[in-house]
Amino acid sequence: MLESKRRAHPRSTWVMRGAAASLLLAAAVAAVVVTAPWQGAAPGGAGDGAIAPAQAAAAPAPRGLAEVEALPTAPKSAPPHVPPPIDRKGPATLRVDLEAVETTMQLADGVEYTFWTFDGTVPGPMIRVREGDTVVVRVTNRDGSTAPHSIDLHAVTGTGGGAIYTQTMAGGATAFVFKALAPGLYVYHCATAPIPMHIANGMYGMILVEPADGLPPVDREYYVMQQEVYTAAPYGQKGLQTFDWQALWDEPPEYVVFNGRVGSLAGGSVLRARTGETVRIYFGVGGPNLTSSFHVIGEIFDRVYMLGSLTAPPLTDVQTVLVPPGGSVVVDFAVEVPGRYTLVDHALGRIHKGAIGELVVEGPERPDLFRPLR
Ligand SMILES: [Cu+2]
Repeated sequence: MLESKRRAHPRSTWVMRGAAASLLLAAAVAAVVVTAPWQGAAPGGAGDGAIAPAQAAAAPAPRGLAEVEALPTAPKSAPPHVPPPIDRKGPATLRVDLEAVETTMQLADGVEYTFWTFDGTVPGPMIRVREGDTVVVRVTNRDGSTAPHSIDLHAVTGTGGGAIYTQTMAGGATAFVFKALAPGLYVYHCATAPIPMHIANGMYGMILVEPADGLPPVDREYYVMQQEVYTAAPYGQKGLQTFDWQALWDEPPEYVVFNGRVGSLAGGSVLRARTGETVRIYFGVGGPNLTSSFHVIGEIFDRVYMLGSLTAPPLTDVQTVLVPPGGSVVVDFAVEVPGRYTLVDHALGRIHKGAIGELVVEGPERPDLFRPLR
């Protein structure tokens, strides 16, 4: 099926499509890199700075790179972990440093892929700031990278979400500042041409802009994202795999994975909870193409913050949620019954492409809620 669809496009046709797309995107990047950084920097915003009170309280938005180093850093964490809730009562001025790293990692057991990453993980780190914060984003691109990289954060109000100021060559560094105006759970991704390739290679993550009043407390928070990987060779072929342009355009990927690889949430890396606890999953889709029908087998989401909106009232008692590429959802659920709960995209064919993970709940049995009849 996949092969016949690919053959439907004569090679000359897709080469031309590729050339045209490259020209367009190259023009966009060229237009971008001539723009002077720091034009239109956000106005000064001071905060009470619970993270580093002495620094943040007195810190207006920096006027230039020289002032950035002294800023306190926003908390960030590698998947599936989430930085702790923010207990500050006011806004702060913070710095987020992200490094573009191209690195070969496991895509599945025995299968390797050269991922393009933020900070060496797929997805990139989860960043946590507060509504009203002034955030300086610094992007460095590790020396030796084969491509320029950048960032577009959907939490940004401003052209390209920051991409116009962060096209960063190998060995280089860029920065911009934005004001986190709207609370929500937002995807970020590399926005260097060809953008879908950079996303499919692993350059995406999420930033949580907490509402000023915070979120309802839960016992455990996890960070999970879905993406496709478009390899030339079929699913499961051992060794180092190569990216396939035609597959990206046609869209049926060989791999659909949570947190960057088959089995990222299995074995010794499962998500864990105990009965009686509440669990929150910050779930997003890097894509670049497929919408997820996110579902946890054996559970019902008590609260669903659809599309990552934290200001609309959450839906209650939901089985499966649609999450578009470049979109997110926050789901809360209590775990009452011990057992193994499976995270899936309920487009279930994708289980066989890797989209499966596990939450293990330990605790005393609850025969009043769930038991076999013999
Ligand atoms: Cu990139």
